[in-house]
Amino acid sequence: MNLFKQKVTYYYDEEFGTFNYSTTHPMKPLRVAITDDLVGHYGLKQHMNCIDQSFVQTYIKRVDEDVLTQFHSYEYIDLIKIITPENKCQYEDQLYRFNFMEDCPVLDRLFDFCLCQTSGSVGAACVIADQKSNIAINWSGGLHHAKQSEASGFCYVNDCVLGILELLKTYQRVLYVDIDIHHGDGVEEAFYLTDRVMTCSFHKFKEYFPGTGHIDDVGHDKGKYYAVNFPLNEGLNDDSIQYIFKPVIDKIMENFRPDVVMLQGGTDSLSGDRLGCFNLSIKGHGTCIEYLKKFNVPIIMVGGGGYTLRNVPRCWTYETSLALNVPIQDNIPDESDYKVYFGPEYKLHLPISNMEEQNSKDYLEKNIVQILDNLKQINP
Ligand code: ZL4
Ligand code: CA
Ligand code: ZN
Repeated sequence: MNLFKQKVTYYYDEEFGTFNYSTTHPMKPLRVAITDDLVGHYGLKQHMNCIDQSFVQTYIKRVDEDVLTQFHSYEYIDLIKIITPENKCQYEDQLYRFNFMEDCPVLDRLFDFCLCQTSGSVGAACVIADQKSNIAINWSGGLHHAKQSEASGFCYVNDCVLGILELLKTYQRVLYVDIDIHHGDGVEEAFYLTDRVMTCSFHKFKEYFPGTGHIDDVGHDKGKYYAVNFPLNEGLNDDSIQYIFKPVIDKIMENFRPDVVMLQGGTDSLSGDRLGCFNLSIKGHGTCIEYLKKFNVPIIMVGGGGYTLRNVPRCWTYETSLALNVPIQDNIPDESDYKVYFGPEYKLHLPISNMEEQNSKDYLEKNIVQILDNLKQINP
């Protein structure tokens, strides 16, 4: 056991919980507000440096737009800046071109939403690079599908890419690990040609959004073997994720030797997710964080997917406690403002479902062997 208290920075801005995709859209920014409430009522905030958007703006000394255009095109960000649900009919061609369709509707205050989400990840990168913390958390981030000039899969701007670009100013090598059930395509694409960022995504593959992330997609040119993809079937359980996560991460740590890690911790890989079809418990999801912590490399933890409202705050609160090495009780605190979401059990940990694990040991083993074989090709 690691007994010293980690220095943890935690980002949350109250404004984030007020954004709304639509009542029927599965993505609910409110889940991050509920997480923040639970983190507070478990008494975890007193162990962390808590920051918000105005802190980040003072700290990074950059104008709003410059933060987003480090990766995104000016014309794309210009549209995000001006578009509203009221005026969008005037911009039909651009909406189509930049993919503002059903998955990515035009939100009220869209530009503010993008800044709020990104401030946490870029702020986290700055705090880590300045050695103020060795773990920094932004549950409002992790929107890994956004492209340079395209919205995709509920994501408008890619805070993961923007945070990593900030880290690259200080560090030589960055590892990005993605345990959301969807492939981290936007991050992979952004760094597909470089050997300074390794991306590693675990995801459901075959007949599943966004359709990319084949095991043979390994990067290109200088970036060859610096993209890692672990395709999976339905029903992934706790035993299976541990079985695959450890050897893959061990080999990456040994051969790539990252200076810093960003973990995208999408909770749509949990059992019972509205869009997902894996079968992880919160503890199983959390073993990935515990495992990465062992290497004593600074970590940025960002959010991502998660569509069953009663699961997401439980998981991210538990993982905040793991980051801190501060154990928390299984009973949900009585004072929680959102207590209705946690009934009828009012426990932090919930049982998983009885769905079948469709990833056989042979299938997993075969993929591990292929991935470790690719990783032999790099550096050591
Ligand atoms: C919805 O009910 O697979 C959007 C999206 C909106 C409200 C009413 C509109 C109804 C499910 C999803 C029609 C919506 C049709 N509403 C959307 C190929 C698709 C084309 C668009 O976790 N239709 C696209 C994206 C995925 C597709 C997953 C995961 C993000 C992340 C990181 C993004 N898109 C089929 C869907 C609904 C909706 C109900 C939906 N969209 C489920 N899966 C998708 O990786 C944050
Ligand atoms: Ca993933
Ligand atoms: Zn997802």
